Amino acid sequence: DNQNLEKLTAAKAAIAFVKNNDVVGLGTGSTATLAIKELAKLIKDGLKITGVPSSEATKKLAISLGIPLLELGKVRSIDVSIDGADEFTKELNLIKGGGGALFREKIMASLSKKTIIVTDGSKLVEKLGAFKVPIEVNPNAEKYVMIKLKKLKGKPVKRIENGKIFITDNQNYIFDTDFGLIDDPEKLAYELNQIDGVLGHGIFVNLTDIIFMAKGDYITSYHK
Ligand code: DER
Repeated sequence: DNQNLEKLTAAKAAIAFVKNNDVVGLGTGSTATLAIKELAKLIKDGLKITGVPSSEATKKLAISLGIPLLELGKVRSIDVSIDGADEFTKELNLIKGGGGALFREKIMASLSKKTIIVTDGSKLVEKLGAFKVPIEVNPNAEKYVMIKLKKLKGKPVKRIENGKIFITDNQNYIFDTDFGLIDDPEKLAYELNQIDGVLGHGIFVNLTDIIFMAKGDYITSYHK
């Protein structure tokens, strides 16, 4: 379908940035998956890269495609990362975490010399916040963090998937939290980072170098 074609177009644009012998951060989600599959084709044609997966799901996919891997916790630098987003602004601020992988995705982006985000035409927004902010919470802090998020005028909802409480790769909960439209993402990101029990959240500021958004037959790039 059209959206899938847009995702593939964006994925192919990002792959062009991968060079021989790169350490490549492998994102999570349907668009990143398309980029990983394109990467696997280039590896079959002789490209030498080492992948660093941002989730157990991506690790499994990469293994199935024969991509050599390094563990995220063992790398000190990544040359280029390719990942998706749930929302983004022209200021290159993102909301991520729709797939629940936001903690490792943020570590991957933080380690990357170049972070490329790939999306279909539906992710560009004027202001972040229509997509609820995913917040990763240690179960021992569940009620405490609920209180703190409500004090920040958030409306936290523990994520349920297929009728079961969603548990992340790091054995935590996700609270999808509605803060309404977010005027100052950097300020909210800072406030969320102060809450003990929060392992991570999906507001990504100052972590993205290029965003490729494909809409119909066109691709638009946003960069600093
Ligand atoms: O969970 C994530 O952060 C994913 O990257 C998500 O934000 C994008 O997933 P999609 O490419 O399937 O829309």
